[in-house]
Amino acid sequence: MKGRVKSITELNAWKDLKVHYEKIRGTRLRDLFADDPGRGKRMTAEAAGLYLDYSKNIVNQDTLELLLRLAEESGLRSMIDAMFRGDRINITENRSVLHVALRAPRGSSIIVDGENVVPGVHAVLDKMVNFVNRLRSGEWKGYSGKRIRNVINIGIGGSDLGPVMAYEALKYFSERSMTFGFVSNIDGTDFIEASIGLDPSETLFIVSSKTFTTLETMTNAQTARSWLIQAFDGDERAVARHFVAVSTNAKEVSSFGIDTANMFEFWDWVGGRYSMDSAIGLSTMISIGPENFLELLDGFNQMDEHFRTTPFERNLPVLMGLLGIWRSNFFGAETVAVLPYDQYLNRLPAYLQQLTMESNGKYVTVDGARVDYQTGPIYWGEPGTNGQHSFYQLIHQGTKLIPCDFILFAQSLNPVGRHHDMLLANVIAQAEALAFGKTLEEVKADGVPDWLAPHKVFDGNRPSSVILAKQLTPAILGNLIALYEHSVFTQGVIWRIDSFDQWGVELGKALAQRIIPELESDFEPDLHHDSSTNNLIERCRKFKRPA
Ligand code: G6Q
Repeated sequence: MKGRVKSITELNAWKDLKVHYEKIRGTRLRDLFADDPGRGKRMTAEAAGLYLDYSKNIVNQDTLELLLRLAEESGLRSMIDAMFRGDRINITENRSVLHVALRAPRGSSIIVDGENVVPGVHAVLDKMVNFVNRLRSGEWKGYSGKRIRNVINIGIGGSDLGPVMAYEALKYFSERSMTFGFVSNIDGTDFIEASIGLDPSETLFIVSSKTFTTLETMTNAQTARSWLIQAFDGDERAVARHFVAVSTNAKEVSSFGIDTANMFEFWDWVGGRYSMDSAIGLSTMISIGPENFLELLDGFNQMDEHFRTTPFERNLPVLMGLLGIWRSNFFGAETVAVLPYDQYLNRLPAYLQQLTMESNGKYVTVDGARVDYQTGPIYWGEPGTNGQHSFYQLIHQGTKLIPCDFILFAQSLNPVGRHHDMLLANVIAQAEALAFGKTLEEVKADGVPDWLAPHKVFDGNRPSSVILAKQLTPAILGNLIALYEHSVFTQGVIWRIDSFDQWGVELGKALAQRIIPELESDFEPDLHHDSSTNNLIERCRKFKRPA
């Protein structure tokens, strides 16, 4: 990238932010709000169906201006353009990064290697719609002529977390006459538990794997295949009616016994953790129906367009990304708690863990140098209000700074009595309590005895952001996921890392391949690991033996 410096710490904006941090670090949110009554309304931004309130972050106008300068000096503008243009910005894998093409409207154009990829995206979508309609109507039948009632997605990582999260998030819109299962773990328990009680003649497996070589997925797929064939007295022809594939690898799909006519394609410019809106979302489309799925894509696209075209000071993903950098790199926050106040989003934290941590958990810059600043924080969380009765204690009164993202919806999909107002009151109150706390004087004024008062003091000044939408619809889910995708991108650009590779997952995989035969060998293997690894392998071998 043009004009790039060696380290972001050499950028003028970074240096100015350091100086500014020293000035602002002692500032209290209480004072920022007291001095500026308009703050709560002004420090907000809106895009598509989402409303972001970032006023409870420890920032003032100068901070925001410096952060925006940091974005400019980091070349964010040109990197956004490069991504949308299809440049090979995933440099370590020499690939374009075009999840935005997955939701580009029919008729638009994104050129990769001289070819417009959008028609291909829509061709696959059309194929998915056709298949899903046949499946949901009962026209597609299992091998014995029965209608398919159970769908199991077999995949892992990016080929699992998106489908599970989206199924849970959009369950309200799902086809309730069907069941949906997700098998990812190589632990046989995952498959066994997912298949218990299912009638194989009514079950469809979607083998979702970009490469179609992933150990966990292929092992689970083979187990599912045997389970099915056994139910059909060894008749392998059943496979074609009960297995479909989502992959980029037609050769492997076909050698598994899946008719490539029933393979749904995607492309190497779609990263696993950015693929829930590609054919990897086939189970989502089966569950919520094509119309809702297209709405989901439209929601993604709305946020893409906002990200691509909106000035940074009103750009939600940019603002979120920059605030994250401010909290991590200057305030030293090591984690972010994602706290969705919606039961349907119970898998969102797990999904975001992969999106954020696999993307930005890196200590090497795009130039191969070691960073001299912090990169991706740890993401974690649980749906509210459950977390309030467990780990929120540490967020309120612990010794660590935990910035929070609160996610809430004004309307419930399941209005029951006063539940929803109670839910909303809780999340709004948490953000208020974290920001403003309760002083010793206030505690004492409640009549609390002196010895107990320090325990009841809340320091406050804990930063949080609130993401508010009207209701959790497919389009809003698309808005929300694209918001996080682009905020991760923003941060990756500023940290100067490749957010789209994942070399850090390779070593463990390779070592496991070496250990598998050592565990399975009928003879005592000659072990050449360190003494702990050798000992653990020996112990496992010993414990495996029947008593
Ligand atoms: C995601 C990663 C990773 C990947 C899985 C599954 O960005 O690349 O989580 O999705 O390893 O890979 P396959 O789809 O190839 O089985």
